[in-house]
Amino acid sequence: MNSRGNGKDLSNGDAKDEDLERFRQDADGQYLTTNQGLRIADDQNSLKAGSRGPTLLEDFLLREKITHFDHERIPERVVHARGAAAHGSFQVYEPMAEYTSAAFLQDPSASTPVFVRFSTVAGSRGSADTVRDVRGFAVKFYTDDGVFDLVGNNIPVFFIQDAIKFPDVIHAVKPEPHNEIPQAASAHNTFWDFAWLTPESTHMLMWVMSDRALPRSFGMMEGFGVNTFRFVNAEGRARLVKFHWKPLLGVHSLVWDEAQKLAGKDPDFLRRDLWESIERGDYPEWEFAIQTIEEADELNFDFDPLDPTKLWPEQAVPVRRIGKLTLNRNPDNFFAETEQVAFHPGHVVPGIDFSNDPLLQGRLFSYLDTQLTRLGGPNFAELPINRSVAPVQNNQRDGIMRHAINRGQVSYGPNSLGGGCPMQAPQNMRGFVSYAERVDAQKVRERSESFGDHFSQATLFWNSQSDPEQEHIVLAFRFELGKVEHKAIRQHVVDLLTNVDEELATRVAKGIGVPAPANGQAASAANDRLEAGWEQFGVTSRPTHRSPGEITRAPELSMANTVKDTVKSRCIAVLAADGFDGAQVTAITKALEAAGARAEIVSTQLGAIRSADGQALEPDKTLLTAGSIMYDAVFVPGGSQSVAALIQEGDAIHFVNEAFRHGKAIAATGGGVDLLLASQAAGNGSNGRKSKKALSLPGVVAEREPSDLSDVAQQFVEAIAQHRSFTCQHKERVPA
Ligand code: HDD
Repeated sequence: MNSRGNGKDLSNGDAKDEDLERFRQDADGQYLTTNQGLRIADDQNSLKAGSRGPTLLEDFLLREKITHFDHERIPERVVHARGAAAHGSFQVYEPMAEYTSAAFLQDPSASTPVFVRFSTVAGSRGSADTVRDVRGFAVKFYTDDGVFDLVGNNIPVFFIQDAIKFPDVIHAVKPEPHNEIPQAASAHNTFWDFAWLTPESTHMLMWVMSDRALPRSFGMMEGFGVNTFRFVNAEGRARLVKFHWKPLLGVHSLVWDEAQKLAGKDPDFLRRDLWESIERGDYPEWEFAIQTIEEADELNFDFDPLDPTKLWPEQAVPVRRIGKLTLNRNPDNFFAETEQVAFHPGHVVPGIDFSNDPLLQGRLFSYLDTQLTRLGGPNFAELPINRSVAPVQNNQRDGIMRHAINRGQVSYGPNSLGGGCPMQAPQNMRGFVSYAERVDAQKVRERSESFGDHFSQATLFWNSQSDPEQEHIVLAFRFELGKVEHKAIRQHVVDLLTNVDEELATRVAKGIGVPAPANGQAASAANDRLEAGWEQFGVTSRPTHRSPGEITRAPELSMANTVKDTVKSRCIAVLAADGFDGAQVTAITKALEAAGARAEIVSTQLGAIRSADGQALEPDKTLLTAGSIMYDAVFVPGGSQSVAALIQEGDAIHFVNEAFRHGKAIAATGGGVDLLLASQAAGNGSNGRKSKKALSLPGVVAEREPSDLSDVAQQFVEAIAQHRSFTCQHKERVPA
């Protein structure tokens, strides 16, 4: 631990950490001063004419303090306003010289400092972490060649193909302008009105309606660069490249009911999880991966690699894992670091260049532009968190809040008076040279015909989901469209979905009061309606073809196929009151901790509770301050007095019911089994009564007479590692 109380030792030679050290301030042992360094004798009372008299204008101490306070806020980001961030490092596995000359991707022994910010897109800074939304995944690499920003999302595709539509999609999803309702939600009229009139958004809609939009943890989500970039090697050979982040904990999500409740009970759920994981030393890790396409093959796929509404299926374009990212240090100050960090997809380094993806091309304008308003002027790159660790030297001068004191009379180039400095760097000195792509074209406002397949990959995504994932998608569409007041819009979205999959459209239609597509003629009737609407409202980006290709299922698109062999960083609630079985609690919590998880005791009140054999334990939370939604699993130990007390608590019964309904692992030992039987988590046995058999449900480990607690613990750990179990129909009948 260093003096700032977080997990990382400063002596590790992290260049960015050392750079930031110059700006850090600690108040330990210091006297209070004004911003001019004047020591303040009284900071509790303003200067008044008599102790009961008026405050004097002369009071410069009052004025300085209040003035600073009045100006403490800056405009929040127009999108991605709510975020949380952490420092860390990146290391490549092996030299990537064949693909790119990027220096930070060559030396496996070198570590590149990074700062990573996760965010939601639509909500304001004070909105909840767990809303249904895309998550931003922005990585700033402080490389020796300057800053490289990989400004991505946790979903590999985007709503629109051309950046000129970005203000429209954001206006549609943000709170409606007349009444600023709803906050941080896509479930409203304008978003779905935009959606049906933007058929290219269909693929992304499928992702956003899936549980991918409800991550369990930032450390359990994938990241994607989304746009296609270019790798250029030292010989000048270029390939198209897509970037991925693969979480070592696997990709896991909350369920919708849980996410909504968390937005009230713990709106900071994800940022807290990130912060606490790092403080504990449970560092989140991702593998950096790439997909590359040879330039000569650019036109040989069923999709256009420049189209940001398409992913590159891994069967068609293999993913290669090339390095590892570890987040190991929390920021010292949220505003100075997380709020003031400024990302920009145009921050590249030699070896990485842009493709002609029209969404990326527009982004290259937007990010620098937005920082000028948000951070007040052109000198935001001088803010400590944004500063490159590579030296910065140029002829840019002045502007609001300039920090650098550039010496000398020369601020232009070429110059002779400054000896020609700063000099342009030739390519062999790692000067950036744009890839000399040949462009021979007419200026047009057009969408490429090759971007016209709006549905095939939406169908691929749907077909690749497990049954529970499909069910969650259907329910998400029903929820969102259920909030849309205009029946015509609901109908049009179902018409869009008919193009994805008729069964999907039928299941969605059933819940939202519009006719299900009729067998056989469904697609043509739906498309006739859509075409008429698109014509009426001037939609030019229509679907022009379908190229389903040979890949009908892509395993990587389903979270059912993700990593399920670890419980690292998971948190398990132990429901216990006075008289709990001490041996059971010790055995199970020790086993959980040994497996990398942690347990929290949730009791009826705070203050020490005692086991039946007199062992004292301090509860972490109470049934009032905690809910099952804050945990990954529940353990109910025996101890007749403890169980009897819990059975009397509606909140304890609810805790179990809710965990069960959300598919979480539940373990009970000894008399703890009675709490399960008192809840609705236990099904009815064949004789209609609740019996031991009624507890042999997926994800439930119940042992009334456990002969071997380590075996129970083992089964419980395995069940938690599965993340959720949704196979049991009975779950749907349990109230939560
Ligand atoms: Fe963007 C912020 C990701 C399209 C314009 N974007 C922003 C952030 C992320 C993304 C993660 C937050 C960065 C942070 O933490 O500070 N944006 C994406 C992805 C896109 C995308 C993955 C599709 C591939 N964005 C996009 C387009 C435009 C913008 C098409 C405009 C033409 N994005 C912005 C912005 C923001 C931003 C307005 C707001 C705050 C900021 O830049 O710094 O410039």
